[in-house]
Amino acid sequence: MAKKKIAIIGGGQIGGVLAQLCAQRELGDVVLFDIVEGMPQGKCLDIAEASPVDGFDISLTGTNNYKDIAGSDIVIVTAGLPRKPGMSRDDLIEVNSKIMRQVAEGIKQNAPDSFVIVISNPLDAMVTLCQKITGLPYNRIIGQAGVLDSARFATFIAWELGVSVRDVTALTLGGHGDDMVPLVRYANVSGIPVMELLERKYGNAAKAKEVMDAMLNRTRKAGGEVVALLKTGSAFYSPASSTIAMVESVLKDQKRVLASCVYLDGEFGVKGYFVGVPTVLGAGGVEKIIEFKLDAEEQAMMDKSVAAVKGLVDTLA
Ligand code: TXD
Repeated sequence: MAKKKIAIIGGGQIGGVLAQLCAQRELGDVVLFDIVEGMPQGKCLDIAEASPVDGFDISLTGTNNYKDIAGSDIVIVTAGLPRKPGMSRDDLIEVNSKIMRQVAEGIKQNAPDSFVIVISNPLDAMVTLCQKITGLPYNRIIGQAGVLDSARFATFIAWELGVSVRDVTALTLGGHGDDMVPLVRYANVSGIPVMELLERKYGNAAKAKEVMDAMLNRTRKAGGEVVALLKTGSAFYSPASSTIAMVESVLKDQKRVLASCVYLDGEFGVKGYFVGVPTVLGAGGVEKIIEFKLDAEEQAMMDKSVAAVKGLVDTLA
């Protein structure tokens, strides 16, 4: 099988970790693009010089020229400013949409047959803009947010219950903002509902709910928690890892069920917007959107989250 080619646009914090993870897992040859001269070249040289130690055998190319992304199987977009303390993701829209317009044009001209994963914030709006400019079919462009938001929720559940993170399943739907929708009803540890485990731990339902509410709140604000600690940027290890799960599922046709920001055409009551929902990712890109019934409270939270996405996206036009 021919080697795969993965292009990463934006060689900053997330882009750099992504390049290293792609290399270490030998997912394909890596092209790291940035507008800053020398930086992507330097990072690629640095990672390549670790290859004899780590034992990976792929090529890494740092570049400032979009022509080098030609023929990519996957293009990951991380270009854009990150938040500073006190900022919301939405505050980034003006500057990052200017960047996204250039990036999307670069993809359209040079890698129109690729599968695109957008990471830049505000996520839902940036995926929308990227699709609009590239004209990519909806099964070949997604945003990464839900894998990370779900992982954050799962992390807090595992810590609270003192169990392995490997046995926790949690799903977060909706936009990548403070109104995201972590689903309590479906969160489980090896199939056992988390609420039941919390009720047993605390011996009463009210306390269990209080503990869950605190975890929901922390999940919704988890990005900001990291920003406040780092002070100079936002999370980058976990966003990169989350994206790698999507890349692997597509390149290896794993058909994993991962929350992706995808174009909805009526699913979950949403029409014409990119929003986070569970999807099957495989060689065909977004092979399926998995719809399931939300109860009234969950649907109301979803509607609120979608309204926030719409409000922001509608300012783009
Ligand atoms: O889960 C998620 N989706 C996210 C998204 C989680 C955390 C942070 N997320 C967002 O990703 C964040 O708010 C930013 O919008 C992006 C990238 O975050 P990162 O931490 O990697 O930011 P950096 O380190 O500032 O890197 C951005 C790079 C930097 O090297 C710039 O030189 C480059 O983007 N850049 C450009 N590249 C290409 N083309 C243009 N025009 C351009 N402008 C800046």
